[in-house]
Amino acid sequence: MKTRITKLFGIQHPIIQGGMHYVGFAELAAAVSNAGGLGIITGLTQKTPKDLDKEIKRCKDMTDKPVGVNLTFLPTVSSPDYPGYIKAIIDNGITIVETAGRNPAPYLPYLKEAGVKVIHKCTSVRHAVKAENIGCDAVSVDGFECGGHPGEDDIPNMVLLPRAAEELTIPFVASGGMADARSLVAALALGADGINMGTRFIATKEAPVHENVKQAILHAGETDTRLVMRPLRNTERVLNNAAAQKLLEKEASLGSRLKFEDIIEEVAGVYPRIMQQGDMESGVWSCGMVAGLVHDIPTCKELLDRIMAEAKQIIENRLTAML
Ligand code: FMN
Repeated sequence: MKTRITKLFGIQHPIIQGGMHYVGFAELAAAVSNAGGLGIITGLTQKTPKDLDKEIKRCKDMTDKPVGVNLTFLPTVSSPDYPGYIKAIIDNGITIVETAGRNPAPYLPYLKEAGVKVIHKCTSVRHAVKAENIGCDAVSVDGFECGGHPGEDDIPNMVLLPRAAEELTIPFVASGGMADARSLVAALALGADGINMGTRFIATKEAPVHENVKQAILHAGETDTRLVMRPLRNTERVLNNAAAQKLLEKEASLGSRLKFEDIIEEVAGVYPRIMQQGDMESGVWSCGMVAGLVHDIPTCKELLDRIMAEAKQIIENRLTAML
């Protein structure tokens, strides 16, 4: 299958693995890229630019296919060393960066000058248009279904994707709720040039997370996620667990008086405990509604091969037969 996204990134299949905190290590990124998709290392999971430098080198030892790095621009006061991370990216010859969070404009000139292609993740059409206007090469349009931060507009992909198609000239991938061949074909029909998956890629053999995390996704249904931190306008879709319930109780009781400090126990620094130690109730962690569509733990290659084979069948058999 050839789309504007496969051409832009030089990949075989129009399938991207989105950056994921404490999931997007070298092992997963390499496995996705070796399977013909685009694997992405999560920049900020590496504590320093030097750590990112090592992680990219580790990944390059595992694949000679294109690999990207995610840079999430956080709404924090004490900013991470973004120039240092960007230097590690450029020095290692990485040519694809997925940006997310705040407007990437301040850092775009450095990336563009080094010939890096930038795909910015957006949860609204207006942000996607802005990304196009400031010079991003592509966007990842993240619908309300998505795991992680869906923004505050709550527009699901059935409306968000065709609206993005109406406004954008640059290519875009559909993100949020994507799991299989049906998702891919639907996304293409709605105007996207490929898909970006998060949650689905956690439940793969190569994802370097504790088995408990994979089992939690396998056993979760589409009704098992919750939105937390909405009162702080930093909404996150997480898997329902004891920590999510505790956090939601605090939100209900404190109302507009809620501050980030009130929920530190549930959100701050919890990812290593969950993703690496498998302590599943110890905090909240991002997970998409798409967990309801995850029924197995394949290798990345099995997953991508299946998606592409079944997509062909849907297009050639199911859809063509309807004409
Ligand atoms: N997106 C980022 O841009 N930066 C992150 O650090 C990040 N961490 C994530 C951690 C987890 C556990 C999950 C599930 C998602 C995370 N995301 C992050 C969002 C994903 O890259 C992707 O956009 C999202 O998962 C798509 O929705 P889906 O889960 O329905 O596939």
